[in-house]
Amino acid sequence: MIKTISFLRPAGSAAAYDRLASFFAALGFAPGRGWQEQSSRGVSFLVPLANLEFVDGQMPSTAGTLIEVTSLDAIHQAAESWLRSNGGDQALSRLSAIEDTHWKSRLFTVEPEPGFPFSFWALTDPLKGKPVALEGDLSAEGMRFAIVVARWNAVITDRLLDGALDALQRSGADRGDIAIIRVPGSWEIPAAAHAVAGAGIVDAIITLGCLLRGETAHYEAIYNEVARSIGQSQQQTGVPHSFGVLTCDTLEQALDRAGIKSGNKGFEAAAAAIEMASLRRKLQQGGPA
Ligand code: DLZ
Repeated sequence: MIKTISFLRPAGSAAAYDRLASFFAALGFAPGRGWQEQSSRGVSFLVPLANLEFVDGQMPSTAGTLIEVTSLDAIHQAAESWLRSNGGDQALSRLSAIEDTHWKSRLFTVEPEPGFPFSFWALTDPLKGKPVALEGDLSAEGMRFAIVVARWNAVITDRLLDGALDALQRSGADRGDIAIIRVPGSWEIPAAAHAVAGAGIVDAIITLGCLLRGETAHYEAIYNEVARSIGQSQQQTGVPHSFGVLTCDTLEQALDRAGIKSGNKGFEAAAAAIEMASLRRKLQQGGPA
C-alpha cells in the first residue's frame, strides 16, 4: 500500500533553502519532520491531501507545483507581504494576480525564490454540492477587542501580547479599538474579563497568562479555576473569550509557545477571538439561511 509521496526539490543553495522554508512557514503550512545530516538537510511541509496527476490535453497555465487552498485571497495576501519583507517591492514582480482558470477555479503563481514557481488555486464555488457551514471569518475591521493579560511571568505574557496585537492589526483591527487590561496574575484574569464583557463594549476578549507547574503551588487548582471561570464569563455574557493562558511545566516550554518554536499562542488566541466575534455577528444577523 502506498503511504506517502514526497516531492523532493533541490534548493540549490543554503540561502534559497532558507527562503523557501521561511515562505511556506509564513503561509501557515504545517511543518513535517525534516532532517539534518552531515551531507544534507531537509525541511518538509505537510499537506492533508495530495494526488499524483497526469494530464493529456490542455494543462493549467503554470510551470510549477499546484497547491489547492481554501482561502486563496488570504494566501495571496500572505505571499505578497512575505515577498515585500523578503525582497521589497521589486520582489512583487514574482507574484501574479489572481486569475480565472479554465476549470472553474482561480489561481495565482508566486516564485518565493527565482526558479521555484508555485501556483495556488481554489475552486470558484467550493461549496457546490456540499452542505453550507456557517463560520466566522478573520476580518477584524470595525470590531473592538479587550486583551486581558497577566503580569506574572511577564517575559512570556509580553510575547503573547505582541502576538495577539500582531494578529489583530494584521486582520484589520484599529489600534484605537483594542484595550489592553493588565492584571497581577492569571488568577485575576476571569474577574477582569467578566467586568469588561459585562460592560458590553467589546466584540471579544482575549485572555493571556502563563502558569508554570514547577513554580506554582496548587497549580492544578489554580489552572482549573482560571479555565472554568473564563469559560463561565463567556457563557454568562455571550461575549467570546479566547483562551491564551499557557500551562507549562517549564519556562523553556512556555517560551517555545510564545513565539520561539511552536508558534505564538497569543496570536492564535487573537485569531480565535476574531473568528468567534465574526461568527457571533453573523448569527445575530440571522444565522444559517
Ligand atoms: C502566586 C502565583 C504563582 C505561584 N504562580 C503564578 C504563575 O505561574 N502564573 C500566574 O499567572 N500567576 C501566578 N501567581 C499569581 C496568581 O495568579 C495571583 O496573581 C496571586 O495569587 C494574587 O491573587
